[in-house]
Amino acid sequence: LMSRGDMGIYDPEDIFCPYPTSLLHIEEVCASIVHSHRETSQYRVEDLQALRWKLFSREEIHAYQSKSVDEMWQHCALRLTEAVQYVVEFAKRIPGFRQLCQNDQIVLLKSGSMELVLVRMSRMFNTENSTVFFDGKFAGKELFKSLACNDLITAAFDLAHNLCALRLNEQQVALFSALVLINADRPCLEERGRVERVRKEVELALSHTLHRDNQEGLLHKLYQKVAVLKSICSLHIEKLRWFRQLYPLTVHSLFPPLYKELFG
Ligand code: CLR
Repeated sequence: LMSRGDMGIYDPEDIFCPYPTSLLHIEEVCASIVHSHRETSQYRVEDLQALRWKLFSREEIHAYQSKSVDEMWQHCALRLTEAVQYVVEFAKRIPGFRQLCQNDQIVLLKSGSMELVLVRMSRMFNTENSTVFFDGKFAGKELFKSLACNDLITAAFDLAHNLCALRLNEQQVALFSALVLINADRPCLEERGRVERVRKEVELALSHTLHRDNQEGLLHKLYQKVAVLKSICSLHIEKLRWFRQLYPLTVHSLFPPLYKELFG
């Protein structure tokens, strides 16, 4: 069978091309993922750096803590959904993602979008005082008290702290995000082989960047974080089930449709 590779036609858009992956191609995949991350990152790290002094006051923290469980969940679900919208936009711009069948795109987003939000949380985290940029200012975990899920909040803050300790640059965050999303082990994928092929390219792109940056040691540390991400996401789903049992109508009529579609 005559492939386009034999004819010497190189199409960088076609990630299913049959010829061996070239370095040039991997560099293009890298650049494209980094660009997509930058375009969909919601906040730039430089801008956040400048806002580090903006902390919630005692009174403001008290106001959040005085909200009912119901109200605070609704508020956080809204903020979370906004963050997820940017993640969905990022996913769509990963080379090869849009070429997957719709079922598989949805499967990957259902299982990966919260994981990506958590990866992104580390960009918004200040390790000096363990606060995260939320609702326009930096908030410690005590602000989320009225959600009544301290284990989830503690796990998310700990992960943000541990990811920050790796001191990833924006390129590394971008490629790690793509790696987390393009996971061929997710249940219910229809065309696992195609997901595997996209995955391979993302893996090559990540190891290529780490090699270039002389930080190959990071690869193994990043793979370790994948399991932690997964456990926090199951905790999130578990908490949502608990909340839904208590306040079915809030979830039904007041939660964003995208939130319900992905996690409900
Ligand atoms: C992630 C990075 C985004 C901005 C952003 C918005 C909302 C934040 C989220 C970040 C991190 C996780 C977060 C979330 C709001 C609530 C959620 C702090 C910073 C915590 C973990 C609670 C989740 C559970 C509720 C749905 C009950 O660019």
